Amino acid sequence: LPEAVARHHEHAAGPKQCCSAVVQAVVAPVGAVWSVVRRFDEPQAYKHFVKSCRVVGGNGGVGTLREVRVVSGLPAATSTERLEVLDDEHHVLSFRVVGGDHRLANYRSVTTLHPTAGGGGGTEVVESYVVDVPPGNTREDTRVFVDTIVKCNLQSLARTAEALHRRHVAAAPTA
Ligand code: A8S
Repeated sequence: LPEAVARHHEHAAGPKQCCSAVVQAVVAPVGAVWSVVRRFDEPQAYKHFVKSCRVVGGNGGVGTLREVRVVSGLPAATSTERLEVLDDEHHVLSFRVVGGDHRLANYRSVTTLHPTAGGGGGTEVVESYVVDVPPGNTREDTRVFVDTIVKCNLQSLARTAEALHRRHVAAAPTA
């Protein structure tokens, strides 16, 4: 990864925190993937654990707050999240968990998009995070739990962006 991008994924994890990163390939151009990722107000477009989301503060830019309700079956009900970075030029989005009813205190994630090397028209998505290890859990448990959620989200993001791209191609006028 270019140095400027790698910098986004460097998390200063404290002794009681854990961090990790997940990579996902998408068979759609960066623009299609970004159009889904950048909608901080609509995480339910691809995050299947999100039951509903409403914006509770801010104007859509950095500082916007959303309140997410998650589906039942998880050790959580709500999460309040703040948009930290939304860079339409470099395709970087970052948010931080600032409240809610769950065990992932101080969660922060960064998502970046990159055109696949070789010019095949695809996208590599990199999502990294740092989070406090909940009292009573190990760093390893925490990493497995969060990696599982992030992997599900990125697989679903891939399917969503690929479907969007296929519709876009099908609708384009032919020469
Ligand atoms: C994201 C990433 C994560 C979301 C976690 C890790 C969460 O929404 C879920 C379960 C929890 O226990 C914590 O990008 C929390 O959304 C699905 C409610 C924060």
